[in-house]
Amino acid sequence: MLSRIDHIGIACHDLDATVEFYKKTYGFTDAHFEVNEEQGVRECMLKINTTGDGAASYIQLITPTRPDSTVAKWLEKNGEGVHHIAFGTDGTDVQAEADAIAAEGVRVLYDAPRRGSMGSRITFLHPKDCHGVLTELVQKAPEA
Ligand code: CMX
Ligand code: CO
Repeated sequence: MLSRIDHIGIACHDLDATVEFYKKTYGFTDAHFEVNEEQGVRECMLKINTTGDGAASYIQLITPTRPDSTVAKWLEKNGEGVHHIAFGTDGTDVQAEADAIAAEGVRVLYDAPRRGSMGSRITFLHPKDCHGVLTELVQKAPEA
């Protein structure tokens, strides 16, 4: 089952400056930085749920690491802004969720899940099949 918004992905030109904006303006301070070469991004996950109910959600700020990155192409065309939305599984297998969605006629972009932030497993749905929204599915890494 998809049970929550895991994160909203926002593409930006200057990651550090954008992180500072989110920290200063909204007071979000729980920041996790990572480079994902496969996805061609340097990113920062800002945790925005501190209510302690365990259902954390994040703002994912992303900037391209190379000119052929999908995000570089997107930034060139659109400028900075909301790039994708990600739904989190409720502990269920992300590939099983993707298979069920594919059966509804939605294109799933990867044959098998890839590595996302903080050890998660991710896949994407084509924006043209989702009313214009690039949609990611996320299965969090098991708690250590
Ligand atoms: N949101 C909505 N629509 C989008 C989009 C986005 N983020 N990216 C592309 N599109 C639209 C384009 O506007 C274009 O529409 P038109 O034909 O009407 O102009 C169409 O989709 C094709 O776009 P494109 O610019 O030619 O781009 P590609 O087809 O080469 O790539 C996509 C699009 C979705 C397949 C590619 O971006 C992709 O594989 N995305 C998944 C991976 C990813 O985004 N990684 C970065 C985030 C990593 C993370 O979250 O951890
Ligand atoms: Co994402």
